Amino acid sequence: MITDKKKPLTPNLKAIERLADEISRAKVSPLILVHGGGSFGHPFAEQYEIAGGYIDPSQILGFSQTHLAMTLLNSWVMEALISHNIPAIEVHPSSCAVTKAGRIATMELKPLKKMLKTGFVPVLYGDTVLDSKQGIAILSGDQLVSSLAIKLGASRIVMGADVDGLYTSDPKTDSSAQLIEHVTLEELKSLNHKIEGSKATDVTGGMLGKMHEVTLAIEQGIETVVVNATKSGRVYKALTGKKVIGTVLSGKGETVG
Ligand code: IP8
Repeated sequence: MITDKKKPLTPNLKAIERLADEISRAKVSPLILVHGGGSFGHPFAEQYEIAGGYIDPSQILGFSQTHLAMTLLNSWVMEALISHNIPAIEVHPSSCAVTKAGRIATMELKPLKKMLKTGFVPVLYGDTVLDSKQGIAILSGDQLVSSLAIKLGASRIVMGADVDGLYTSDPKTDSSAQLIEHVTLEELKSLNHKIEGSKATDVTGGMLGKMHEVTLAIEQGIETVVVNATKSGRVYKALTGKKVIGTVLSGKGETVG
């Protein structure tokens, strides 16, 4: 929702500014931010078939172009965060992570940990990465979120989406769809096959991809809240632990917030 998914290379500056303001007001520390590719990374990633791995030399320049597009989007985000007095510092996944068949195999976390200790807010994003099995791959922001949350022992994950949370069916096409306020791990596992992938260009799978990744963190006891980041104040409320319209996903039956 920080880009216009229908128009390539188009940031949604109003949304980026508003979210920077909400994040700044929430004053969460320590905090790591991760954003996705939207209409910056995904069209290039699809054009050059990066996610499927290396098959043709022309993909090398395509890899660079996809990464460049992501750094352009990241720059808009960084500018908004820093202008709202958030001590944000970008961490480029392509420079510190290597995947194996699309899954993070190694990731250098020392600088990131040091940044957190010093009071910075590291900002990562879905990126092109080198892959030990298939040469090249796309590492989604969603995989980064759950992997970092698990490795760094996060207490909570807040996921911003363009819908209010998880629904009984796709709210964009089914008006009888109902928001699910709380989902346990068992329910999530059985829901996983029903959740829709993204309709827009999204090589890493929209809401389905998000839930698939986040299941791993929830299994480790990390509570996750999905809120509608297009609606003003929801991210702020979720970050500050206030009651908010959204879906809480946790390992056990109880709700928080
Ligand atoms: O939007 C994918 O990140 P995501 C980034 O978090 C690229 O899946 C480069 C397509």
